[in-house]
Amino acid sequence: MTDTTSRTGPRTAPDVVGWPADDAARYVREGYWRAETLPGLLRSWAARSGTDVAVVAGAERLGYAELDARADRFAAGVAALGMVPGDRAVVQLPNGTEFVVALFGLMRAGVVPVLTLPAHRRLEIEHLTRLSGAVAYLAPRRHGGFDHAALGREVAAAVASLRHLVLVGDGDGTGAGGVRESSFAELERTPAGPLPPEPDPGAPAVLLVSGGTTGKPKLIPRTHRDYAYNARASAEVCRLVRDDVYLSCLPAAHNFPLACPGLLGALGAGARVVMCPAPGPEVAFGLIKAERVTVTALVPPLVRLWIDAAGWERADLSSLRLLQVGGARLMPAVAAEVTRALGCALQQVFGMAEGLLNYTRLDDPDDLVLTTQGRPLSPADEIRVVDGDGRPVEPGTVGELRTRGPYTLRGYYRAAEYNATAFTPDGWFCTGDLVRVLPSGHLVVEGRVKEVVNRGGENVSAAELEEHLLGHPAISAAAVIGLPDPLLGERVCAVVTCAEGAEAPRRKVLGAFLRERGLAAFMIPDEVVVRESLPLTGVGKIDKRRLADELGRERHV
Ligand code: OOB
Repeated sequence: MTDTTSRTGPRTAPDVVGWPADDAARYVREGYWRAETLPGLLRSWAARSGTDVAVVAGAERLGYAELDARADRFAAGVAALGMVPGDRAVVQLPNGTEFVVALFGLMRAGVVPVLTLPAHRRLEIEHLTRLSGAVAYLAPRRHGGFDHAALGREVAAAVASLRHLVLVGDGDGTGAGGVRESSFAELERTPAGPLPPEPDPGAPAVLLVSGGTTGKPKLIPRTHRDYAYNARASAEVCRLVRDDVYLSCLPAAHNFPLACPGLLGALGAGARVVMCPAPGPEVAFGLIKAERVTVTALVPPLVRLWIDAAGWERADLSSLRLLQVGGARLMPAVAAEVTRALGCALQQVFGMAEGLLNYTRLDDPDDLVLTTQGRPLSPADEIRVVDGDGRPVEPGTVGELRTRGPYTLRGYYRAAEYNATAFTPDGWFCTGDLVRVLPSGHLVVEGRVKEVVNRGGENVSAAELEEHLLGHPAISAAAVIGLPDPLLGERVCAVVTCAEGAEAPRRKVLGAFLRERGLAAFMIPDEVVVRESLPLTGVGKIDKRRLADELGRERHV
């Protein structure tokens, strides 16, 4: 069994790199990959759970059969616009029923959704539209004060492949200059018509956006069968059952809330998914209470907010049994507060849109749950930790994580040149993450290869220094970045925010604090910048790239 490598136009390199035939055959033989597609799975979920509620968003409560029917009509609408199997469509929809309908409807029409985040702007949307050659852009007309319709028109003027804007919400405009505007609701009113044949289970189901905070985002093809396995195995690890209620706080287009186990894992288990329009405690706590939410997922900066809010708001979080935390390093001190403050179990998740997922298990001892980022999801995940020359390190020492497996990509979409550096010739994905592996098989994330500041030849680990900075009572968030320096090559800059009511610590005071903790002189920040807040990525991680750009700009004016 080989994988589809689709081609369009005069390209010489394939768009998608498949798994070698012998690995693919093994994944099928061993039951990781099944002959299933995501839209086909929705059909069988609807047959199983027909009248059960699948998705809750605002006042809408969508049953499984209803979702299936809406996906059919949307698929018919997409086909009626002239989109054909193999086309790509950029999806930028906030957490709501439209996201779910568009996701399954597009896939049912054979169109591959490019899943962008609501926070993406012109730079990302134009880049991802061009890279994917998308024919359509699906978005709300306006959202959070931002005019997505105008953005769509701008991108259409710049990228020739883009012919359709499909917009949610009232408004008018039929498009100009070769781009056609359609209303999402109207598309959904199309009577269900004949559908194209089900896609190949080995073909890309979705294109995810890479989460790396350096460089331009890349696209990650996830096939039907690899993503179905990803969601199913994740649901098993989280013991999701029909009675569970999953709250999608993070933007649903991100891999974590989408398939780890997220929306897809919850629907597969026959559970209910509640779409949360914003991840802050103000909105989320009310939904947890009203919908009796049992499981949700957050990034670390939000965990802090939730813990603080649970202290002063009289929140009823009694239904919550599991909080998954991942996406960035969770400080052990914060991890230790979760169960006490929120009254639920914690699960650490170290994952990536590229594939590999690590979870602490629900029956792991507390110390592993608090201090590690979990162990690989699948028995078929292969893990290697290597030094700068690509040689395996001694067990238990820090090195770069490389991986292969049944749900880890073998190449980014249309990125032959980059793929040559991000993958070894025998298919290992070089994650860029620095980890160490404990005897139990659990991984501890120690930072990123590129987040080591080279200060005149001394290596300063940003993650390590950030952890020490957060040990200071006046500091509530910290990001360490390297700034160009004429003498040192790079100097260490710590950008921090102050804890509420605390006075900003001066550099000297911080230096003394860090030396007292036993840090070497070269680890002491050369510069400390105090900010009101730190910029965040679309999913809510600290955005170091933007921070570095901002600091760079400030210094050149
Ligand atoms: C998740 O996916 P992405 O693609 O947005 O980001 C992946 C990167 C990883 O390579 C790693 O550098 C970092 O985010 N990361 C973590 C982490 N989880 C992810 N770093 C430290 N500790 C963790 N627990 O972020 C993602 C995808 C699926 C599930 C969970 C997170």
